Amino acid sequence: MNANLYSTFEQRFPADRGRPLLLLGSGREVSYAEADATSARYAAFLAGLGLVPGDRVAVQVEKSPEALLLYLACLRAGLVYLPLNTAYQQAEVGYFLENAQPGAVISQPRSLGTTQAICAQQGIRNLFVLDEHGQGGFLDAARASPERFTTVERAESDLAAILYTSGTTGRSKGAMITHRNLASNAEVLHREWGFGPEDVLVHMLPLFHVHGLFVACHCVLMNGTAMRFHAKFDAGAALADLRRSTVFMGVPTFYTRLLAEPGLDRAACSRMRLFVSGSAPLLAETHEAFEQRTGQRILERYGMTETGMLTSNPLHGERRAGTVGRPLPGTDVRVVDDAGETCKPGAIGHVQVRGPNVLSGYWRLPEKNKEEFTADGYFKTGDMGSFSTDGYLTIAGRSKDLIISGGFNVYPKEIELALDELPGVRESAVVGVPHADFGEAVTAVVVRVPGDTTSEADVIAALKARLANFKVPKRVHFVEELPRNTMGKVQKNVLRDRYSGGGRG
Ligand code: MCA
Ligand code: AMP
Repeated sequence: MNANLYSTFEQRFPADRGRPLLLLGSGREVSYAEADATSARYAAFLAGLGLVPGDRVAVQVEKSPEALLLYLACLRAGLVYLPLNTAYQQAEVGYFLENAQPGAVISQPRSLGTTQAICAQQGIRNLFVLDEHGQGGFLDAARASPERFTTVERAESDLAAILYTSGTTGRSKGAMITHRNLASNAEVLHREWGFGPEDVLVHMLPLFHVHGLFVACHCVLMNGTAMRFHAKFDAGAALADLRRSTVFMGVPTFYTRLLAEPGLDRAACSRMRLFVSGSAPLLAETHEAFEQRTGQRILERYGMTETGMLTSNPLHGERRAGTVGRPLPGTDVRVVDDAGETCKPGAIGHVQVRGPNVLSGYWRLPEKNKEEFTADGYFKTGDMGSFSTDGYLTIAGRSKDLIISGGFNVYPKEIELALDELPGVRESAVVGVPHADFGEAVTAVVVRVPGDTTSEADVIAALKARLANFKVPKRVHFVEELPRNTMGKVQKNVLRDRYSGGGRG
């Protein structure tokens, strides 16, 4: 059986392929017919370069219709799509390319110089540019390729994508995501969230992470309907689009920013049937404020890059604020104590998951695969949570040292390593503190080398040159020494308490 995800989508395309997949602000539309023809052309072009199924294609480009069609092209050609956050800098990109050894790289113009150098070093011959307008060398080169391509047959276990997630050790790991992982999650979400022929989704999430690329786009592609496709989140534009759409998906920051719009009211949302939130905890107060203003109860769900979506509040039934709902059909979610025993309802333990949506392992890291899975095949999420007696999961915190800022993950270890390399820094600790806009803000606490006069601005400027901007601390505090427990371990909770409040945005 052909398990290529694109073939699954194709079976669900509308009978009239002239109907739109993408509705753009400019008035331009991309129909299903155009999406099919253009993704065929890109697939033919990539195959013509000599790339064969299983080869990786690394893509660091701004959001555009062409970027989405390039993803579909990779699926069709059996190539493994490797999206990279456009904020990643040279060192970050260098690591991913060296690790994944892609057969082709598609770059945004502003990274071309540095990416060119990395490709030369890594012996990667195929490097093309695609800009935020969907123009560039990639399009020019692919222009003459045929608009017909027979989608390559794939087995369920074949890789569709590799998504890098940073780790608590500071090194990123490539999560290997198969066609089955994606198809199973797409089918479940499409059904559970009740998509139908009248749906129009407002798409404002980035395309390089699971939420925007898989959760949102796959629901639409499984539905054969349209999405209003924006380059990025903009509260004013969202408000205008909600009046003529039915579904919206976002991270909590989207909702707090929408709430700051005076025009957000019941009338603005009268056609809307579903607001979904995820990627970071949605505060119960945001949930309640949104309902008061719009009459809509946000549906919160929970997932991970490695697993896709795991739990969801119900479409019909109680959407309980502060919880992430019940396990999705087909996914086993359990909460266990340190000894691995299942916790009773109400007791907080480690969240572990199993199902067709869970990753097949980490790219070229067999030892990580052993560490991250239990003997009976459950994946350890690193989240702590508890079940209610009626099966709703509440995420209570994380056992992994992770900050989620505006829906982007930041692993403190990676920032601490970068800080410790700065000449004036003796040691450092990085924590997340509450932030009104981003939920959590990255905050650094630094012990300087004696006599050194490095300032907060110096540290921020130095890190901006090396790290993606969302990882750069919003504040840097200098201390004489870091608080440690009797084991010598930095007491991050002490730092978190000390600097909470001072970092509010
Ligand atoms: C931008 N900045 C940030 C962030 N985004 N800083 C911290 N955290 C961020 N998330 C920086 C900018 O570089 C800039 O810095 C300053 O903050 C202000 O930028 P601003 O214009 O306000 O930002 P923006 O362009 O409006 O972006 C904010 C955003 C964006 C719209 C909330 O971050 C976003 O789209 N987030 C969505 C993330 C997402 O898709 N996550 C899903 C991951 P400076 O001025 O110094 O340059 S998938 C996932 O987690 C799992 C699977 C799941 O469950 O979904
Ligand atoms: P990522 O590695 O970017 O996929 O981020 C996954 C992590 O985001 C999870 O392990 C959780 O810690 C967090 N997360 C995602 N959705 C939610 C949610 N609704 N509530 C709380 N945390 C969430």
